Amino acid sequence: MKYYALPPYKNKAVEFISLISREDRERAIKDAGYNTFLLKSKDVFIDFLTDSGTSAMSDRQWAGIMLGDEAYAGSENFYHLEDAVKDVFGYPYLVPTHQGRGAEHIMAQVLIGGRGGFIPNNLYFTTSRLHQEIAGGTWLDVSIPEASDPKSTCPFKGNIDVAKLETYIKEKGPESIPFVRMEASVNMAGGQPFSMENERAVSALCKKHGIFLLLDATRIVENAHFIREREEKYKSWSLKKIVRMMCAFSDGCTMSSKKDHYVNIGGFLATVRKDVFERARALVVVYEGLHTYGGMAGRDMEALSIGIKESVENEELVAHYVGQVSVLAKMLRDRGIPLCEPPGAHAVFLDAKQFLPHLSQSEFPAQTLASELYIEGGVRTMERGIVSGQHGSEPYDGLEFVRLAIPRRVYELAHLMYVADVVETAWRRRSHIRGLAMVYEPKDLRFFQARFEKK
Ligand code: PLI
Repeated sequence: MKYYALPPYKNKAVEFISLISREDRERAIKDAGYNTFLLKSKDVFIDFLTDSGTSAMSDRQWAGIMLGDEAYAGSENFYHLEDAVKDVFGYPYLVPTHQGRGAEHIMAQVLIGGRGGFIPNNLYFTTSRLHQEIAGGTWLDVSIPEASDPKSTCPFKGNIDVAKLETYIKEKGPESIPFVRMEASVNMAGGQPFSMENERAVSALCKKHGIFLLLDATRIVENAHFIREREEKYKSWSLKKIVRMMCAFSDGCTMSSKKDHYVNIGGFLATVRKDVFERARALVVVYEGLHTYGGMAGRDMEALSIGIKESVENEELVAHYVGQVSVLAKMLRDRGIPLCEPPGAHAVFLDAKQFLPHLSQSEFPAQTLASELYIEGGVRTMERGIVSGQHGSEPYDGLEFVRLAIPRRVYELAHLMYVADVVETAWRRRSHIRGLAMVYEPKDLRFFQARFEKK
């Protein structure tokens, strides 16, 4: 593969960035408690913290912003959004929310609602799991073992272990399972897809036992792209047709539109179940806003409905984006840097356990590496290891990744080359890198605000 993925767009507006001195970077990360979430954005040169809400909108989306109908009720933009969701995902019922976790909150309250129960998931996502627990549920892992093995090149690490799911259903009883959550392009495993064959099997099992199958559709188009590349049967299908089929196997979805839909804010839940919709619609007015805006401005809903269509209709955008991820992965692999393989949907994941083998997990290798990449070249990344993964006092012996998430339609090849050089420079001095000690730990979602000191 060549070192480029050709963008199917050109720039119309640009935002200036600059690299502050190494001395200033050392001071900034120390002041931020060695937590990249606590850095000021003005001190960051290349921002690979997240692909969430960081996309560049298209000229059409910006034009849509001018068409905002900011009426409190019945905004025209809501009906455009409803049409886009029906057309692309096929769900008849839509509840808009300000972003993905708003939808997760409401879905968990509707489906669990304090009644308890067990929720099987293909691995976890931080906010999804917490909302399941806040609603009184218990998270269960039904991911396949390959999902937790960075060296496994399994093409569908996002698959659910169907036998394990079946065992749980038998053990706990279907009435104790409010829903099964299946995430597209599993974020915490490295952006890894599930196969259509696997979703079909999971769906059949859920139907047999009357269990609601909830799709986390946040990165569905990249998952659809991988299905087309890796499952023979779908080679000639359009992305839109694959996405429709993925949704058709489920009873509903939660969506953070801040990823695939190229918007800076927005999300929704959607379903085929009228009863679920009616309960969700009653709750959205309590927590988000009226059911025809759900926390978004009219203009945001317009940009979102245009983005939903762009996400499936301009297929070259998806190929280019996933191509950027694999180009960055190739540059790093060629330099001998340990990665999660194969590269996934939205980010390259460095394997911090192999990068810094002299650090024990209690010295936070991924947190350490993320702070070192910032010091090295002003590159902001995110810890996805024990700080994000450990919950309360439960033991954790899982993945220890640093995520380099690429915002959509924002950075160019030269930026990727620069990032690869920065990682390589840190790699060369890795044996001199010291670990961290946690000095402040918030109760929930500790990775956002925890603080560290150099050991
Ligand atoms: O950040 P939100 O509230 O719009 O969405 C929450 C959310 C739900 N599911 C998945 C798979 C996500 O990746 C997700 C948010 N992800 C973030 C913020 C990320 O940096 O990956």
